[in-house]
Amino acid sequence: MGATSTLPFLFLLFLSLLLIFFTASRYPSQLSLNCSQYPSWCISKHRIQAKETTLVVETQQEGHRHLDHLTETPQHPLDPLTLQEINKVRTILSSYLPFTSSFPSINTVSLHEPDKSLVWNWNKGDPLLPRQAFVIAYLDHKSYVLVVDLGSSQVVSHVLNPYSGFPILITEDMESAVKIPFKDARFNKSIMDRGVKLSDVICGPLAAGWYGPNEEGRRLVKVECFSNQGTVNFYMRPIEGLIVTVDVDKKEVVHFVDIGHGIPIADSTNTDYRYSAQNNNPLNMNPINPISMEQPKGQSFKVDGHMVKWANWEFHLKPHPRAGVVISQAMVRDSESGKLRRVMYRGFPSELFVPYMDSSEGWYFKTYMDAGDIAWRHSESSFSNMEIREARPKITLVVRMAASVGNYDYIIDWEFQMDGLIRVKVTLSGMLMVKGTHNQNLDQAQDGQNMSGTLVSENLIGVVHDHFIIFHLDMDIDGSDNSFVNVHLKKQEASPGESPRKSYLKVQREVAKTEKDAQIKFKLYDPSEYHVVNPNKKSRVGNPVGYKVVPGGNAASLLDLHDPPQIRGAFTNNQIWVTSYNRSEEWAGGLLVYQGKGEDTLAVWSERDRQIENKDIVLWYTLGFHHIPCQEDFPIMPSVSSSFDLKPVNFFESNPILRVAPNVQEDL
Ligand SMILES: *[C@@H]1O[C@H](CO)[C@@H](O)[C@H](O)[C@H]1NC(C)=O
Ligand SMILES: *[C@@H]1O[C@H](CO)[C@@H](O)[C@H](O)[C@H]1NC(C)=O
Ligand SMILES: *[C@@H]1O[C@H](CO)[C@@H](O)[C@H](O)[C@H]1NC(C)=O
Ligand SMILES: *[C@@H]1O[C@H](CO)[C@@H](O)[C@H](O)[C@H]1NC(C)=O
Ligand SMILES: [Cu+2]
Repeated sequence: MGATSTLPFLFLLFLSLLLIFFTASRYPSQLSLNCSQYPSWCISKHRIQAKETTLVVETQQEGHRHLDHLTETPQHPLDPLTLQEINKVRTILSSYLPFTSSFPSINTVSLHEPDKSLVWNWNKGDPLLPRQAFVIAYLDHKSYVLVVDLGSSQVVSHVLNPYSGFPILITEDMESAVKIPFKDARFNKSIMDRGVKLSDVICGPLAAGWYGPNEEGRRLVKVECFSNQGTVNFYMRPIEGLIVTVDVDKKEVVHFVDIGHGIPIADSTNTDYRYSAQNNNPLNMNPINPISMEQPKGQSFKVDGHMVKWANWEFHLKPHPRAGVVISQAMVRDSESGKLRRVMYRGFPSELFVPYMDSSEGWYFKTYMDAGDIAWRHSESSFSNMEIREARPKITLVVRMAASVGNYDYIIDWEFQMDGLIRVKVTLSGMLMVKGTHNQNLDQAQDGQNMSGTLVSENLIGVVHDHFIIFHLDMDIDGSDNSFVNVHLKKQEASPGESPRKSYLKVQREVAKTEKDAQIKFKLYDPSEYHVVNPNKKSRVGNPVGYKVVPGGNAASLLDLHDPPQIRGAFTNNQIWVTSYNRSEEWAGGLLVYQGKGEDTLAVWSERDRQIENKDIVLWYTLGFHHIPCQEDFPIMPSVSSSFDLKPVNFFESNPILRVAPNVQEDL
């Protein structure tokens, strides 16, 4: 008993230790950014450098094992491009006409996946499907969206400037952008007038967004700066009101805003979050002894190339330059028939939206872990006269990715459970984006409690903001043709004399016919379950087999629908969307999201109102957080999490983990 109840605790603690380690080691303390050392600012570094997209498998027993793309050859049609393949793409492009005199900057190069039906029909041992690369290149103010066929060495698809926006910035763009303000004497003067040494300045590239025609036609970055004098946590020392808009292509200052004179730069005292900086001040807490977790018989998962096999699950796992981690072909073995059954073709975080900044993604590393918890338990109690106490340990496989997006860290976990459930969990940590203020204390604040945020420390306001992340979940429940069902709970009034009751609940199933039927906003007093079912496949007793999406904590965007950021982040207008499968519709904020106007977003696709009943459909889930900062978020935020589940609903004939053996003492 003792062992089962402490395991979840150990697990949590282990995770938080990991986070502390992770967040403590990654922020720049030099003026010039070195992206090999500080990828937090260098979001797209791994795009072209295959060396950095190694799959790291962390286990208790083996430490780190690297599957190196230098020597790897693809084994599966969905395997990412290898280093040799990326080099071949480079060779093909360098003799491609638009690029013969000048090689473009490569924003993305990733596998152009074969058609879904071909992939599902492919079996291990079959010849590999033709390999193609999807490339976004940028040259002379033009965006090229290309598909390169590696077999024929041909560019087989070429689209120029398909949308208003630009590709997401690459490392070189960001590195050069943060240097541009230093060319402007006004900038240097403003810094020095504020009593800051130029050598103590660290600047960050912030996405410009899209706020109207003035900003069209050129790639812009808004550069904001901090002082790192006396701290590694420069985020807590903003140089307020100094915002330099730069043109990344012309490398010139476009707009110079300098309004923060007189606003002091917050003191560096207490901003360092490293243990070594705590000066042995007492913790005032009972000490926690070191813990270790072990699996005496070794790990239970197998990694075969990019296929992961664990308990009753099998799936393909790969890194992706934009999504981070992509889970493909997730299949669960049926506990009765022993057959592998399809659940999801592809799942990945599709877009991130943080109103007041912009979206972009990076990824760091991923970890699998086996952990502990209760899957189901039951104690038969006195009135049945039975003495039965049975419990099964809950073991989950966690696929983790950690992404740094500027000041924030996003940790995304895909937890696979033996009962067929997939839990998708998002954890936020990192540094607040803070605003400098004159005020040292709330007493001095004219508008008191009405500030744009919370005074989190002297001279620092933690500004209110939201975080949204949307997941692309291409469900294929026992096949590609699925339907989305709103299982609506409705209050019924009992008719007089019918019952001593006045009201009861009734379930009403509404199958979504078109995309607009599946634009779902959550309502506590008008509840529903949301099922993705295969109407062509029935259980023994006749229910369509399915999975339901089970929401956890969530937040909706309250911005005006016509607010420019909201037009671009319109995927947050609903918590659930269902679209007709279209391989081009992957990025909820648009393919070329940088400064995009929002003409290529999930909201636009969904408005086409295509048929979705008994069709190949994609489920989208928006997870949101409102963040009203508080003092505890200073100088670094304790992590905050939320999740949702994909849970079998009439998918298995009965409890699929009934036959799982209980743990015995000798196992532990
Ligand atoms: C960047 O950091 C890497 C790894 O620490 C180092 O090898 C490289 O020389 C550095 N580059 C520059 C330009 O400082
Ligand atoms: C601004 O300061 C930087 C760093 O000292 C220096 O390299 C640069 O030349 C200065 N710019 C101008 C316009 O003086
Ligand atoms: C905050 O704003 C509300 C609404 O505008 C106003 O009634 C209130 O007086 C303000 N409070 C302070 C302390 O300024
Ligand atoms: C697929 O998506 C692209 C991009 O949204 C769109 O241009 C195309 O018309 C779509 N095709 C279908 C059949 O909906
Ligand atoms: Cu936040």
